[in-house]
Order: sequence, then structure tokens, then C-alpha cells
Amino acid sequence: MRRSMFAVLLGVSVVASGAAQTQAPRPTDPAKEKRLAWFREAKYGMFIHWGLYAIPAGEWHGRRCLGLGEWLMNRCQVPVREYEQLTTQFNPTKFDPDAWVQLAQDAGMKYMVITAKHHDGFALFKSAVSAYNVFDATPYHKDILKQLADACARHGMRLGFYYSQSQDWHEPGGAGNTWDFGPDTAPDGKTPLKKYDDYLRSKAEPQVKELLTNYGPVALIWFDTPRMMTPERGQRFADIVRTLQPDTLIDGRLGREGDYRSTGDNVIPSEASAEAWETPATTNDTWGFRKDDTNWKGPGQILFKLIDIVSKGGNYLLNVGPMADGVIPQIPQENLRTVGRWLKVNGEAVYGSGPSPFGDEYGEWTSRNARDVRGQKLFLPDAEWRATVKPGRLFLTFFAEPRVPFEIPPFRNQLLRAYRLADKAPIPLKTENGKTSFDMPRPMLDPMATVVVVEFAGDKIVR
Ligand code: JFZ
Repeated sequence: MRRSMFAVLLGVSVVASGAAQTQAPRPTDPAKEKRLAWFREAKYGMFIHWGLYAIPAGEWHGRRCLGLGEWLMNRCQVPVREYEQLTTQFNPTKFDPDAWVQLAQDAGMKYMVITAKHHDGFALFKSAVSAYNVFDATPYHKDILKQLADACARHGMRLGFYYSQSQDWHEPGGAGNTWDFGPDTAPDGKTPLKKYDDYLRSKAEPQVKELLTNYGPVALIWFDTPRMMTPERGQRFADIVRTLQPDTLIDGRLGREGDYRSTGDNVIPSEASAEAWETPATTNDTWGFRKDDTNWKGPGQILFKLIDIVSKGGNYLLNVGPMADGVIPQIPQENLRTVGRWLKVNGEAVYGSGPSPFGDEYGEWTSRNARDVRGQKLFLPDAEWRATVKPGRLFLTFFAEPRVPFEIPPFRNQLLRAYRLADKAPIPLKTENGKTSFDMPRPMLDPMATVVVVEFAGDKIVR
């Protein structure tokens, strides 16, 4: 049974409509594959959503604004002239760029992506194009991105920039601010009613140029919510990126094809894909800090998602939302470090590893006629184990004690030996009737996740 290539799986169950489709492999673009090499190896990155919205932190003048913290201006329809006043309070004296990079490294993350400018239009960098930025408009009077870029360079960490190219609620020509500036488009949903191209040419495009000029090598630009971004408009950004830094990756939300695919937020597909892709995800239920959101994902949940994603060929871009003073909340820090300690011991199963050669371990379609809320057939995920591969080695990561004996799904290569990754303890393999199995020693060495390495003859698994 082949599942449709990018059927999505939202927590439990959302799957793309339509029957299973076999997607023809795309012709590979060698320049693109070269740009992507580090990304495919890295697997795990830190997303940082930080801006003026960290000050109100989900509450405006005593009123809760439900939804994502960084959407406060929109959700509470705060007029530009009022929201702008936050600049006078932005003074993150506890911001320590080295501490942020250290956290990412302790967590085992290999790249960082920070909001250079989110939908509210406020830039975390010194910009000659718009004074609505941290250097010119706040008492802090320092360039956040410059400090972070320097720290990343010192520690050998790759840095990318999120840039909201289309939505800019601060500018009359930008998309999204209907409460100050009226609707973006005519009822046809296409014809701009705003001076959208003027905004793109006078702010968004020159700011992206600044990002690619003033901060050293930029690992990637993370464009987002491509409202009104025709392929032509997207191409203008792509040209800027390629001209200034040909190695910089473009994410999947520019509005024109990028270097890799971005899934929906927190969405993990239900099966593997050979195409490069990334799941952007939250550690609680918001990106920008909210004081009332304490729904933190625990280390076990984070680790499962990471291995699940890697076993499907993707990357995990996991967010933290620093507070207004520049400090990342303590609980996600601890949770990330717990996963990082696991990765120190078991990282071979993750970094540079390819997707599972199997697929049945992801779960199965319901055999009953059950539907999800969207009326689509239900996928029932399994979370007992996941597989990743390197040449000659298969990594089986167990999140729960497997049945004894555990049967290795069949493949043609000769099996050589098995051992536990964390302490190299040998695990005897038993072959009976052409089926090979092993007994996981009990109790599991690490109840959060224990990796068994199976060595096989040859480079690639042949089923
Ligand atoms: C966007 C932003 O609006 C949000 O504030 C945050 O920055 C997030 C990472 O990206 O929100 C989206 C964009 C795309 C999808 C969902 C949320 N999507 O494709 O499902």
C-alpha cells in the first residue's frame, strides 16, 4: 500500500484528499542539491520568534488576545500608531546572543532561524530603509541580528533569517492590515487595492538585500504567508537572494518554488519523501512569547517528533519565543537540553541519516469507515519505533519496549550484527524461517528512546 506522497498528518489524523499518487521523481538540479547538502545533514534547527509582541505577551491593556502571540496586533486590531509605542519599551538588557547559540548547541541543533521582520513590520536589525527597527526606534539602540550573527560565527553555527515579505501591518502598502488600511484586494481576491508593489520595492526587497549584505553568510531566508505573491513577485526576491548569496537556501513559502518544501505549521507528513522538506513547529502553542501559554512539549514528545521527521526525510525547525527582556523561558530550555543530551549519545541515528526503507511502522489507514473532521479517511499513527539509515547501518529507535522477539522487517541484504547504540552492547540476532529478530534487553536502557543499530552488507538496503 503506497500512501500519497505528502499526505499530511496533523497530530493524529489529517490526510490529503485523493487516492494514492505516485509522484515521478523530479529532475534533480545539481546546484540546488549542492546548496542543500548541509541542510539534509543538519536535520534539527532552532526557530526564534522575537519582536515587539513579546512585551504585551498575549494581553493588550488588560484584555487577552487569543491566538498566536506574534499575531496580537492583528487579533486585537491594534492601530499602528498605538502598537508603535511598544518601541519605547523595547530594551532587552538580558539578551545574550552567546547564551542563545549555546542553548542551540546544547540542544543538538545545527542551525538557527530568527525573525528579522515579522508581520508587524518591526525589524530586529538596523535598516536604512525603514526607521521602524530596533536600532533607530528603541532605547536599546543595538542591532540584534548583528550580535546574533557574530555569536553564530564565533561558535560555528549557521544562521538564517525569517522575513515576512508580504504581510507588513505597519505599512499602508503591505498586506494584512485591514483595520488601519482597509482590504488588501478587491473582492476578486487578486487585484491589489494597496500600493503593494511600492511596498515590496521600497521596503521588503531592499531589507532582504540588507540581510544578505550586512550579516555574513546567510544559511537561508525563511519567507512566509505569500499573500498576493505572484510567481513574478516571488522571482524578484529569488533573484536578490541568488545574486547576493548564491548558497543561501529559500524556504517553501516564498510564493514561487523554493529549495525545499515547508509543511504546514506543526504538521508532520504520514510518510517519507526524498524531496528536502522541513516542519516548522512550536514548543508550546505559540511562536511569539505569551505569558499564559505553559503547554510545553516534554522532551519525550520533542524527541519522538524529531526522529519521526528524520525517518521521513525531513528537518525539524523547533521554535522558542524569548521574553521581552531577552531571556528564553526556562522550561523549554531544560526540555531542549534533555533532548540534546540524548543526541550527544545517539546522534548517529539522526544527523546525516536517511529516511526509513520500510514504512509500515508509521501506522495504518483505518479499515473502518472513520473520517476525520475534514471528512477524510483516518490515518492511525503508530509511535512504537522509527527507522533511519546510513550506508551499511540501520538505526531502529524504540520509544516503547517492543514485543519480544522484535522482527526486523525483511530486506535482501545480509544482516551482520546488532548492538545498542548508547553503550555498544551486542544484541544477538536470531534467524528462523528467513525472518530475523532480536530481543530488546529489558528494561530498556533509556525509557525515552533506545537505539538498536543493525549492520548489513552493502551500502543501501534492498527490499
Ligand atoms: C506563519 C505565521 O503567520 C506565524 O506567525 C508563524 O510565523 C508561522 C511560522 O508561520 O503561519 C502559518 C503559515 C503557513 C501555515 C500555517 C501557519 N500553513 O501553511 O499551514
